[in-house]
Amino acid sequence: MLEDLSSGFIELKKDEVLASVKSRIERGDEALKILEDAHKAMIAVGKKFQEGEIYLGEMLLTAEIFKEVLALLEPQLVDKRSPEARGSVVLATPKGDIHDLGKNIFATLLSSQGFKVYDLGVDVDPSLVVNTVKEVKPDFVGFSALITTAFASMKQLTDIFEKESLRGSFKLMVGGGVTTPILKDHIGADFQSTNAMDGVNYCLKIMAEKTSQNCV
Ligand code: B12
Repeated sequence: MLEDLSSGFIELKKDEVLASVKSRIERGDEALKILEDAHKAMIAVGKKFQEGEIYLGEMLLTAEIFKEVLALLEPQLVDKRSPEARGSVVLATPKGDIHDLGKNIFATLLSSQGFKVYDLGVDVDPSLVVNTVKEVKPDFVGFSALITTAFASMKQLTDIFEKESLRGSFKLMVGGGVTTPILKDHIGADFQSTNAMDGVNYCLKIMAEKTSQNCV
């Protein structure tokens, strides 16, 4: 069994990575812990890319391995208790960014906790986000961003939200590898994280506060 998923990803040893994940599932390792290790492996891949040690094509192949790992973990990640509807979330990777692995994880974890997720995909035009927000009136809007060039389109979107008096009707979250508290403040978001589970816990906390306010 591979002790270190990162080397398996970097060396594109798909069969070994998948076999290792399967045996960890069988021995009862927590799915979230395995996911965290796969996430770290992707960060290591990114570093190799940045250092010029691997190329774009190889980075793409590691993304395919990651998708297969996620498919193996999904049955463990999804809560089978069919929880009551807890709230709704519009999710998008904004214009200029095509990364979606983290967004998809966040969507899966939110759905498993009973949230209705409207996943608008990648490289999403601001008008689609705005129209969807007007139509479904979500409790949350989430942006997933992995490259800095997407910052401008997120700012553009939040300016539109303000201009159209939509901003007060939902909590705005931003997450993904390149996001920071500074970015959160820059675009006026309510929450920022590079961990999908933290995002889910934030949504659960806000919905619990809303419910207790309605009971008073
Ligand atoms: C895989 C990958 C790709 C794949 C993407 C495949 C796909 N379907 O997504 C491919 C090969 C297509 C790709 C393309 C490019 N990539 Co790329 N890519 C990566 C890599 C290696 C991994 C990203 C990833 O999936 N990580 C795993 C996931 C699970 O992590 P995550 O997204 O952060 O998500 C977690 C949390 O952040 C959270 N989360 C995610 N979203 C949200 C949202 C909310 C609201 C919340 C609460 C939480 C949350 O949930 C997840 C689990 O906890 C990163 C390296 C890195 N350090 O991230 C580079 C990286 C992001 N890519 C980079 C670059 C430069 C590119 C390209 C421009 C390369 C090129 N020359 O063309 C293009 C982008 C084109 C574009 N316009 O978007 C740079 C970005 C640098 C920067 N600072 O802007 C990085 C950092 C690599 C590097 N070090 O140089 N890439």
